[in-house]
Amino acid sequence: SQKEHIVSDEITREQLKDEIIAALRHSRGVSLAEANNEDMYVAVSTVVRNLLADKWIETREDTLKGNTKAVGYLSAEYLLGTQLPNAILNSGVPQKVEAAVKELGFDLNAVEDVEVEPGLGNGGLGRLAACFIDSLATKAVPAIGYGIRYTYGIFRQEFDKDGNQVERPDYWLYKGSPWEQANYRREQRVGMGGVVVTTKDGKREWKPAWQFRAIPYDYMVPGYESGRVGTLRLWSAKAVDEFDLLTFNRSQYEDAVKGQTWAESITKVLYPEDSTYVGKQLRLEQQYFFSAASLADAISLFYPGEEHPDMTTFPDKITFQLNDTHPVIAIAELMRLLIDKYGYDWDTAFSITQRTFNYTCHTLLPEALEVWDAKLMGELLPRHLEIIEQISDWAAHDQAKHGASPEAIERMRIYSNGRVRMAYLATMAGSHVNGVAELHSQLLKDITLKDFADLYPSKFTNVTNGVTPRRFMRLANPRLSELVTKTLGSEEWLNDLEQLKGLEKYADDPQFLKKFAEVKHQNKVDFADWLKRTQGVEIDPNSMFDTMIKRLHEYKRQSMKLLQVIALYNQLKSGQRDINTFQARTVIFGAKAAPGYAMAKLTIRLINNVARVVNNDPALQGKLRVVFIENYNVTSAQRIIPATDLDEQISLAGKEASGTSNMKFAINGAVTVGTLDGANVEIRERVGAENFFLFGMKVEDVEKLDGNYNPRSYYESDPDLKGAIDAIASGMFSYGDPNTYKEFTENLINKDPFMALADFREYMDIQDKIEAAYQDKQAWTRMGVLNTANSGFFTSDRSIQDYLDRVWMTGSLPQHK
Ligand code: 26Q
Repeated sequence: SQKEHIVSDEITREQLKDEIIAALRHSRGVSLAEANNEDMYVAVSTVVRNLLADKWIETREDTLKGNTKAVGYLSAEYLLGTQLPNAILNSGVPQKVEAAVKELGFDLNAVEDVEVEPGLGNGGLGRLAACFIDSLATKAVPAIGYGIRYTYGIFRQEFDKDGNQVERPDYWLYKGSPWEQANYRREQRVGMGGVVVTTKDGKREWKPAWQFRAIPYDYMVPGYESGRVGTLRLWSAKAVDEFDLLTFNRSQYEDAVKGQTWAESITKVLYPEDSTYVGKQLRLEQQYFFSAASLADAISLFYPGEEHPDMTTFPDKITFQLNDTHPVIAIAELMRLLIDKYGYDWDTAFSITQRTFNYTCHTLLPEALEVWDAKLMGELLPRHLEIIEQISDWAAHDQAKHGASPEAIERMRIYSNGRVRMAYLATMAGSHVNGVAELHSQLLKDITLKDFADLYPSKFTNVTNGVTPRRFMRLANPRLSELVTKTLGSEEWLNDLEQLKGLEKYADDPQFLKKFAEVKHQNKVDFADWLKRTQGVEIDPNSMFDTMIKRLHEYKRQSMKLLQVIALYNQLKSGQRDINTFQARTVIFGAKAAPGYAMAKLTIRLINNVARVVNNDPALQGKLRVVFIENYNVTSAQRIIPATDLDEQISLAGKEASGTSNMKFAINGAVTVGTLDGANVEIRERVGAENFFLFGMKVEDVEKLDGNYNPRSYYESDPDLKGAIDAIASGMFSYGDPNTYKEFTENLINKDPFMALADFREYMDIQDKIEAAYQDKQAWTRMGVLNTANSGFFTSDRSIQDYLDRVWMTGSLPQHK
C-alpha cells in the first residue's frame, strides 16, 4: 500500500524528526550521529521546503487559471536575506520544527547561522522587492517575481589595516543553496546582436547574431498564514551548445569553449552601483536578458502551446510592474513580439503594451537616471532601438495632441541626440507612474517628470513603501513580538499591522513601559554579544545606541554624522562638555560604498579612523564609542535594528526618495532623528511630532539656498564645525598626515554638494535635545512605544494593497488556510 501522504499542517513532531533524519541520510548521505550544523541546515531546509510544496503547486495552478489577473514583478534586484527562519515561520508548524530540531540535539540558531544570505541587490530597491513578494504571497495575490540569479551578489566588505573598504567576491553559492530549484522545463532562449532585415511580405525581422539559454531558478515565497506560496523566478545565463564540438579543430574548440564562459558572464555579477548610472554594455545585456526571458515565460504560461495566442487579452492575465528603469527594455521586447512574431499592427501592439506595464521610480538624483547610448543599444538590440524610435515619435505626436509646446516636446524626447531615456520611455509606454513616498511622488510631478505630469496628470500616483513585519519584527525581534502578542491578545497584528495601534493605550502604563524597556535592553545585550563574537568589539549595552545604516552616499550625509561625533569628541576633550554628565553613546555605522565612488570610500576610511582614535582615548572613559559594522547586510540589519535607541535619517531634504530602514526602526520602537525627507515625513505625521526629532532645511529652504550656497561661511562662523573639520585636516585621524582626508575636507568647505554644513548647527542642537530626552528613560521608552504603536501603516502589505487599488486594479486569490 502507498505510504500515507503527510498533510503538512498536521505533521507531528515525531514525523518531522523522522523526515529530518531521512533528509540527512538521503540528501547529505550522513547519519544523525555524523551530522554537523551544515548538514542539519540542509536537511531542515529540505524538510521545510517539502512542507510547502503542495501549497506552492496549488498556488501556481490557481494563478494560471487566469480568473484573477496576476502580477509580474520585474526587478533586477532581490535582497532576500536568509531563507530558513522565514520558511519555518511560514511553514504552518514553526513550533513543531523548532522542537524537532532541538530534540535531535541541535541548536536551531546555530543551524540557521550556517546560511549565507543571497545578496542579490544593492540596498533599498532590492530589499523592497523582497518585501513585496513576501506581502504578495501573504495577501494571496497571484504573482511571480522575476529577476536575475547573479553568481556573485553584492560584494563582501572588508576593512584593511588602514580602515579602507576592500571588496571581496560574494560567492554565495559556494556550498550550493537548498532553496533554489533549476527548472529546465521552463528554459527560454534570448538573442542579442545581429541585424534587422525586411522580409518578402515587408515585415521587419530581427536576426540575432547569438543566443543564450535562460535557465530559471525557482524560489518558494511562502506567505504568512495565507496558505499560499508564491514564486520567485531568477534567470541564469548559459551558452547554447548547438555545434558538434568534435568536428572542430583545436583552435575552434578553444573558441567554442570561450563562447561558453562569455555567455555565462551575463549573470555572473551584480553591479554594485546604486546611485549613479553606469552605461556598460554588460549591464544592458543583463537587463534585456532577464526582461526578455520573463516576458517569454509569462506568455508561455498563460497561453500554453498556443502558436497564435490572442494577445489582446494579455493585460487581463498579467500586469508587469517595472522596478525602476532596469527592466524597461521589456517594453520594446513586448512590442517586438506583438508586431514581428504575432503580427499585430502598431496601434494594437502599443495599446496592449501600455496596458501591460507600470513604472515605479525610486530616485530624484538626475545622475541616477538611466540614459542609454543609442549606438550601444543599436548594436545589441537593433530591432528594439527601431521600435523605441517609433515610440519616441508616437510620444511626441501624442504630446502635441495634448497641447504640449514644442519646447516641452523637445524636453520629453525619449530618443534624441543619440540617447535613449528609459524613464521617459516607461512613462509614455505604461499606464501608471508612481513614486515611493508622498513627498517623492510630489517632487516627481514638480521636477523630475514635470512635463509629463502636466500633460498626463492621471498617470501619476503615489505608493508609499513598506516593509514586511514578518522578517523585520517577528524574526528580527522575537522579544518585542511576544510582548505585542501578549498585550494585544493575538498574533493577528502580523498580517494586519494597524492593530499595533492597540498598544497606544499602554503608553502611560508603567508596567508595560518597563517590559518594553526590558525588551530593548535585552536586544542591546544580544547585539553587544554578537558584535564581540563577530568583530571583537566591546560596547556597553547601557549606553545609547545611535545607529546609521544605509548605503554610503554623500546625499545621505554620513559625513554630517561624523562631524557631529568629532565635535562631541573635541568638546569632551577640551572640557567644554563634562564627561561626568555626558550620556554614554555608541554610534553604530553600517554602509557599503560603490567600489568606484572615491568620496564614499574615503568617508568609510575616515569613519574607521575616527573610531580608532575615539575608542582608544582613555580620557573618554569608554563613554563615546564608534563602531563600524563590517559587511552590513540584511542579516546584520536584523540584529542591529531591534537594538537601536536612536535612528539616523539625515539626508538632505529632497534627495532620499523614501527610505525603508526608517520604517523598520519605527516599528521596532526606535526614535528617529531626521530631516523632512522621503518617508520620514509620513512617519513623523503618524508617530506624532513629539515622538520624532526633526531638524534641518525643508525642500523649499534647499531650493532657496541652491545657486548661492557658500559652505565656507558656515565653516568659518561655527567653532564646533570648524573644530571638527580642522581636526580631520590636522591629521588627527591619519597618524598626523594632513593629506589623507584633504579631498574630504576640501570638498566640504568648498563644494558640499549636499549641504551638510548648512544643516550642521541644527543637527548639533537637536542632538543635545536628544541627549536630554534620553535622561528620562521612561519618557524615552514612551516615545518608542508610540513609534511602534503608530507605524502599522508601514507594512508592505499596505503598499501592496495600494498597488492593487491604484495601479494593478486586481485582487487576491481565496486564502487557503
Ligand atoms: C542602474 C544602472 C546601472 C547600474 C546600477 C543601477 C542602479 C542599481 C540600483 C541604480 C539604482 C539602484 C538602487 C536604487 C535604490 O535602492 N533606491 C532606493 O530605493 C528605495 C526603495 O524605494 C528607497 O527607499 C530609497 O530612498 C532609494 O534611494
